[in-house]
Amino acid sequence: MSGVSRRTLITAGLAAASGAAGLAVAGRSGLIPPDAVGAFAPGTALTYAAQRLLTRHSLAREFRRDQISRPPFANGKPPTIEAFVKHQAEGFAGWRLAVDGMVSRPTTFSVAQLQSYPSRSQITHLACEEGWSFIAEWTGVPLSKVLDVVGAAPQAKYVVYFSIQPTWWDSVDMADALHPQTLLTYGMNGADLPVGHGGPLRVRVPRQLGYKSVKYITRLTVTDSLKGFGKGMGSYAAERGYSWYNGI
Ligand SMILES: Nc1nc2c(c(=O)[nH]1)N[C@H]1C(S)=C(S)[C@@H](COP(=O)(O)O)O[C@H]1N2
Ligand SMILES: [Mo]
Repeated sequence: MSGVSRRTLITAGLAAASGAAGLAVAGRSGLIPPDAVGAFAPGTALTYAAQRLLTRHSLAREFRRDQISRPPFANGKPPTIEAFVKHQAEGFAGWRLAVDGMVSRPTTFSVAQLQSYPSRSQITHLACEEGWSFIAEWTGVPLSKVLDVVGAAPQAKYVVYFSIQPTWWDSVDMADALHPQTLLTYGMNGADLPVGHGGPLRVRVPRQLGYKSVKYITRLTVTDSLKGFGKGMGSYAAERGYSWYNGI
C-alpha cells in the first residue's frame, strides 16, 4: 500500500465511518472534500478518503481504437456568448490560457504553445451524471507538465479551472491535477477538439464524472485553499448539489 500506513488508513476509515466527530480527524489528515457540509458529509468524506488512500495512483481504463463511439454524443451546444463567438470566428488564434496563483512563473499560453509540449493521447470513457456516456480519443498536454512549466508551489493543494462560460468552474486536488491521465485537451479522435466537446481547450479528468471535464478553459489557478472561490465548495456544480469529488 504505497505511502499509506495501515494506521492512517484505519484512522481515516474509522473517522469517516463515525460521522461528524470523525470528520474532524479526517480533516486533519487532509481527506475532507470542500463540499463536505450538511447531511451527506460523512458519506462524501468516506468516498473521498477511501479513494485517496487506496487508489490515488490507479489509472482510468483505456480502450481500443475500435471501441471509440461513432458518432460521439455531444452534450452541449457551443457557447453563444459574444466573446466565444468572436474567438471561434478567428479560429481561436487569440484564445489564451492564464495560469496564476501559487506559481513562481505566472504564464499566459496560446493553444499553439500548449501544442508545442509533448502530447499524450488516450482513449477513455466520458460518463455524464445523467446516465449517458461515450468513448473518445483525447489528445492534449498533461496538466502536470503545465504545472511544471509555471513552477507550481509544493504546498499547493488544488488547481481551480475556469471556463469562458462564467458558471463553469471547478477544481481538483493535486492527486488528480498531477495524475498522468489528467490532460488539457485540444484534440479529439485525431482532429481538433470540436467546439461541441469543449474546443479549443478542455480539461479532461477521466477518473471523475463528465462534469469535472470543463470545456472552454481560459484560466487555471493554483491554490492551497478553496475558501476564496465562490462559496468555498470547490466548484459551481458543488454549490448546486453535485458532489465535488465523484471518482469512478
Ligand atoms: N464549459 C462547460 N463545460 C462542461 C459542460 C458545460 O455545459 N459547459 N457540461 C459538463 C457535463 S455535465 C458533461 S457530462 C460533459 C459533457 O461532455 P461532452 O459535451 O463532450 O459530451 O461536459 C462537462 N463540461
Ligand atoms: Mo453531465
